[in-house]
Amino acid sequence: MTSTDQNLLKSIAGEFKTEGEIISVRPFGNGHINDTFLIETAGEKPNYILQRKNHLIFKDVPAMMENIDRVCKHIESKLRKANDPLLGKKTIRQISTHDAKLYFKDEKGNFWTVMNFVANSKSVEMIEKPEMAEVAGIAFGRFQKQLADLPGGPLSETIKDFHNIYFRINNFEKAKASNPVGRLATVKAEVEEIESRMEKMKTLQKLADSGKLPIRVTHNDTKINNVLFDKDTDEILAVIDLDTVMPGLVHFDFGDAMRTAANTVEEDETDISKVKFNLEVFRYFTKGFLSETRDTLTPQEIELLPHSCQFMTYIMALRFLTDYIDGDTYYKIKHPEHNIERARNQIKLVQEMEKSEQKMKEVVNAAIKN
Ligand code: ADP
Ligand code: GN1
Ligand code: MG
Repeated sequence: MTSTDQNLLKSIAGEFKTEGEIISVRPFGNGHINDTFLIETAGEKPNYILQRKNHLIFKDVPAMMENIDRVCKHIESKLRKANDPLLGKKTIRQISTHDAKLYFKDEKGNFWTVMNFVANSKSVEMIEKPEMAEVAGIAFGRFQKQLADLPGGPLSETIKDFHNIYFRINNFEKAKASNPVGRLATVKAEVEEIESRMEKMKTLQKLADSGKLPIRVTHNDTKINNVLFDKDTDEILAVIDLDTVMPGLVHFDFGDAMRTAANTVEEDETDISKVKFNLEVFRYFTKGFLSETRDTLTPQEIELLPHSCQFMTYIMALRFLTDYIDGDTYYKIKHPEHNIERARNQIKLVQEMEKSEQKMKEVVNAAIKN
């Protein structure tokens, strides 16, 4: 990073009501959507996370920040009511600007936000041991439970139809029809894998559309790197990346967590023979998740939990493939083949999950009985 960048970032950070002298602002984390920076301050003062929110993807950043602020405050009030001894370590909150806004808009139209950095925390790209999956399951299950009584009406839909399979299929069809960078002919096998499963993958949306599945407040991006573990104890401190918290199905959160945590490799591993579904991680996560949610979920929601893992992996494969055909307009990529590599990896994971389907059902049934 050049010193001009550094100065610019420092001056943007200076728009917010942070404590202490800002020493440096440097790139941080591994997100595919926003630009994230760590703000380091002098001495014992807290550090912060600065983000440039992707306003091409999140069309109404002010509404999104309002959502996030409501969610953070509600969770903090729940921790307070429960007399959580780790309240101070677990709380995440948005820091406002000097003129009391939740974002700073620069002259180029970029939206910047700041939140407190959760001290002594780590995020992981891959689960390090199955026990970490159980605490992650508790954290995501509890997150939904905590938000079940969020006051103030429904949250804004920050990305319309985010996990609506019909919307994603429509984008895929459009990409194929326009084939803007001539890649379609090179991805025939992947297109076939996607198309052969399309009907089955409409199941959740059909049930939601006919009112048979409850709409809850869900996170919608429960990738395992979106929880913060305590560096020393591996306890969960916070669920982060709240940009997509909005109305959704329980399956979006359960499925996406398993798509990432129960993959034996990262989502862009190119040696797809290494992509396997880790049933032990699934068992631990299911146990943790259901320990928090079993009393509120309907029998049909529970029955569809195994399917949700295939669904969320499939929808990511579809989105990565669509973005590849489209010429990489959505996800951050590190090289030109990145999106197709991700798509292949996710297709392989869907196949692995299909092989484990029966066992996954047995795990869910056993967890419910316990
Ligand atoms: P993106 O939407 O691009 O994925 P995230 O909000 O997930 O962005 O942030 C990217 C990474 O930054 C996270 O995976 C995590 O490692 C780190 N991070 C984000 N917020 C915090 C925070 N409040 N405290 C500590 N680390 C954080
Ligand atoms: C994006 O921002 P990040 O990296 O946590 C994406 C998710 C995908 C994920 C795939 C807003 O999540 O939907 O599951 O990449 N977020 C958005 O890795 O599109
Ligand atoms: Mg993230």
